Amino acid sequence: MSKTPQQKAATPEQFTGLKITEPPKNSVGFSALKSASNMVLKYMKPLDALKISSKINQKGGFDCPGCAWPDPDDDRSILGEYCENGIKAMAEEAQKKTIGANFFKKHSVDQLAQLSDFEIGKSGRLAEPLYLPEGATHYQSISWEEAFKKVSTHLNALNSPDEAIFYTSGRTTNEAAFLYQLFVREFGTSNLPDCSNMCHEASGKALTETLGIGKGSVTLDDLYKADVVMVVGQNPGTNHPRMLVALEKCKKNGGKIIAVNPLQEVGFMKFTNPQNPIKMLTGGTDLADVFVPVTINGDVAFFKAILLKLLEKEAEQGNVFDKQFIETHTSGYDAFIADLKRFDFEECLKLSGVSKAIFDEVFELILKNNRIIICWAMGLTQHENAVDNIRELVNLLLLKGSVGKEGAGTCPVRGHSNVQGDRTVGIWEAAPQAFLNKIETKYGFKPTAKHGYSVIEAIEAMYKQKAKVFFGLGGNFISAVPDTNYSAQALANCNLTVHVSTKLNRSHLVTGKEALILPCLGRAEKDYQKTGIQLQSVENSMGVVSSTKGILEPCSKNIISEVSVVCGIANATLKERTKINWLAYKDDYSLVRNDIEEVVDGFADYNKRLKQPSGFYLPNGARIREFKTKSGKAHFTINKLPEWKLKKDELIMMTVRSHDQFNTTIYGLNDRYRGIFNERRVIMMNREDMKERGIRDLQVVNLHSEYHGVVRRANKFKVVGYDIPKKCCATYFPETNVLVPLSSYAHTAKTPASKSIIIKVFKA
Ligand SMILES: Nc1nc2c(c(=O)[nH]1)N[C@H]1C(S)=C(S)[C@@H](COP(=O)(O)OP(=O)(O)OC[C@H]3O[C@@H](n4cnc5c(=O)[nH]c(N)nc54)[C@H](O)[C@@H]3O)O[C@H]1N2
Ligand SMILES: Nc1nc2c(c(=O)[nH]1)N[C@H]1C(S)=C(S)[C@@H](COP(=O)(O)OP(=O)(O)OC[C@H]3O[C@@H](n4cnc5c(=O)[nH]c(N)nc54)[C@H](O)[C@@H]3O)O[C@H]1N2
Ligand SMILES: [Mo]
Repeated sequence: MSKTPQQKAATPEQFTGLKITEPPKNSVGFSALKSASNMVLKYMKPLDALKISSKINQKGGFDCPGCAWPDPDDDRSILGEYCENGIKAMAEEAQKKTIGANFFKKHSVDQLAQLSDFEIGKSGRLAEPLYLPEGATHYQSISWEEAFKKVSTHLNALNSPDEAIFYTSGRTTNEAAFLYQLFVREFGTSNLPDCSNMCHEASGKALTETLGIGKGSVTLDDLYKADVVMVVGQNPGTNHPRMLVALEKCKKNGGKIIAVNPLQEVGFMKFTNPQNPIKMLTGGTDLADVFVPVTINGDVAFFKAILLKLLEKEAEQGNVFDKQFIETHTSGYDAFIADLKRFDFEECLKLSGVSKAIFDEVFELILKNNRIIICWAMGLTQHENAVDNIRELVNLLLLKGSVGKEGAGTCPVRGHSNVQGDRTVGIWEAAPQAFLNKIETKYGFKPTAKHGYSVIEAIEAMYKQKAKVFFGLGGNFISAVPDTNYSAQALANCNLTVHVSTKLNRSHLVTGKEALILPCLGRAEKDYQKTGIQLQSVENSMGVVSSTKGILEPCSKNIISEVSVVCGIANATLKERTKINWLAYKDDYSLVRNDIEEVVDGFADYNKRLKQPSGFYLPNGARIREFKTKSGKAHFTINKLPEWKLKKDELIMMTVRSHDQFNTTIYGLNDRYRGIFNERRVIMMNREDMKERGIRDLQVVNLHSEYHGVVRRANKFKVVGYDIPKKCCATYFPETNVLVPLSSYAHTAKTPASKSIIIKVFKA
């Protein structure tokens, strides 16, 4: 009997041999270099490793596909502007092993689905296009031409273009992303869900509403100059290690750092800069001045407590708020203050789970300083009240006049290396009309104004068979999305699923009736085209656009660039209908950049400015106090305290990344900074909660989440007693995505609430 989509989507319930140690006191340093070099030696060719390490994130090199943290405009370290996890990302991409039709002859889809995600990822780089016919058990070889034809036949057979879904993951460069959305719009739909929907969508929504731009306002230089940097709901030691270098610089300049997080993540505590050999020998810097062990989803309450005390002090002293800024640049102040007064300080503090002593330390820093930056990531965006989380921190910055001046502002730390750029160039299911108008003017067709599906809506549409073709430009949809069982059925309901990928992943195994894998070049590989090796571009977390150019030979002769895939499919699908010469773009990517320059604001002289070694900044109104909201002002907003109550036996669970993974790509089985080794099926629990339930360390448990009467289950996890606030627990994603209800998402932003899942723990 062949496996069900749900069985194929599930991570195997096998243990790999858990070992626990005390979490280390120090991050990065020698152990990080050792861990990265082990990975490189094991999986890469030695010469490639050398080339990579000398060119990564250097001017004129290529952009690390690891994360979206910016590179310093000048002063890049000669030891390499990279981090342990960036190197791991590269080692993963530049694997020696390749897989093609022979590999798939030996292994059926069902067999591959039994492997762990770690094993699937280590199979090797995909080396030729592959096709899974209806009813077949094994993928087989297919030519590029035939593959394009299959896609076009399915797309053109749909009753409406809205029956197709075009997903994007955030590695795609500006050039490929722009062409992709252009094709999708000319084809006739706005169904462009992307990983951003699961990531910083709530930040985009909240920031657009309050400050008129869905991106952060600060530059790296601001971080160096801030008096106070709050890092909320983010684990930079693992996910943005180069950010620690910037925080260290800030501290050296006298800045203070506050970490707000249910877990005392090691990256904050002591940091040894791998780019500074002396420091590596002498011990490193303590980064966080104050650590705030907030309860999961206690952030609105914590910010409200700060706001209330500020208001009290303002009444006493009259010099706490930046009144001139508020008067000149904001609206909604009176209503905001009136609402704030309805809340009680003690109650807010209690809900936040933070002690008065720690609160006082934070409050002193906020009260006395006016150059404040707030950084955040998934700890704030993946809750039902995520948009409120971010609007509330904006309220704080506005009161202090901490927006649009040196050393102050908003810093949503983006995930994928080009997730921000993809949105800038049009990967957006709800693109603004002004952008669509420009497309119409430039290309002579009218893009539909109807909003398309976001990730959650796309899953619902496929489940209900309103959508029949799924196309993924990068990413690993089934492992990234919530509610794995429901979502697996959604994909299985499709007529065709297609993935443009570098490496095998679970999404290739949970297929529609037919499926295609289209293998593409990775960031580090040379992109040979008719006019020579092509350059591409990306935008980092701080709105800097810079170039990236591969340096390694492609891992196979039969893989092509993402740009070529998009052009090939557009050409095959739209044929005489198109108004665009699709094939010209793939020969010369500078033509794509010329088009972007005409359609997207801020890209004047794109090709020329891309030659500047550090790239160029895109315009950012919030940075200069030009708020592009309807009123032209920054807005105070009114936010409720989130309403969720735990029953006696319930816990609130966050799904986090281990130190050895990049999203759904599992580099290894260790979470070194948390002292958890060789196992991913773990649940970190508060020791008192364990005692109350009669659960001991390493006990095997099953997890249930009950939401609106539906019970979802994830079986077999080992319990690790951990320093985490009471009633809170943590597991790794994607193993527990089965527990995240599809209908539990951020209001208005639809980001899955994968950091606040209410669960019960049962002894297995
Ligand atoms: N090496 C590596 N780098 C990566 C990635 C990766 O997987 N591996 N992923 C990339 C991507 S796409 C992204 S989006 C980013 C993700 O970067 P992060 O957001 O740092 O990643 P998470 O592991 O989801 O960590 C969330 C952090 O928020 C905390 N947290 C959870 N819930 C709450 C809460 O309610 N309140 C507060 N205050 N804190 C909370 C958790 O304890 C954890 O420290 O990293 C990017 N960079
Ligand atoms: N429970 C839970 N779920 C989450 C999260 C969470 O914190 N908790 N985080 C969410 C977040 S923030 C994000 S961003 C999403 C991530 O969702 P995705 O972006 O969909 O997932 P990734 O794991 O980053 O995708 C990895 C795959 O991308 C392909 N790939 C890698 N490089 C390239 C390339 O250069 N080109 C192409 N075409 N393909 C490439 C490889 O085949 C690899 O298997 O997951 C979300 N899901
Ligand atoms: Mo992300």
